[in-house]
Amino acid sequence: MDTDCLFCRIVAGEIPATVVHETDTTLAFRDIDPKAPVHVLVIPKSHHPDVVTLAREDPAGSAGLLSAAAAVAEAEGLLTDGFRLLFNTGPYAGQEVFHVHGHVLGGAPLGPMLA
Ligand code: DGP
Repeated sequence: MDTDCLFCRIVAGEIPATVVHETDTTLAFRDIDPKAPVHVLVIPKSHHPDVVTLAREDPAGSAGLLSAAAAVAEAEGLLTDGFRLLFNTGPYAGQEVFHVHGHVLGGAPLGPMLA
């Protein structure tokens, strides 16, 4: 755990979050500032700053994170109409929290990715 990391502190229960899914290695909770009717963040419990680092350091953890995102999408009823799974990576992409997180977005048409 990185004590300076917001999402590590959510994993530790130090900061409240609306948890919608949990495994031994992952946690999923609702985004504090939702950009779609469903907006859930899916994270590994272990600290990795971004998805590239996670993929390099923990391939099994990467697979577990994708499985958790799929489970969230199914539980939130997003599989029929579709959804977006997004990993902002680095400052040019607007990543603000440097603990890897996938955004699961859905519940309405989202429009084109790049406008
Ligand atoms: P990104 O820009 O990809 O790093 O997205 C960070 C997301 O984290 C952003 O959509 C807002 C969300 N967020 C920031 N602080 C909190 C928090 O304390 N709780 C929750 N649930 N979400 C947060």
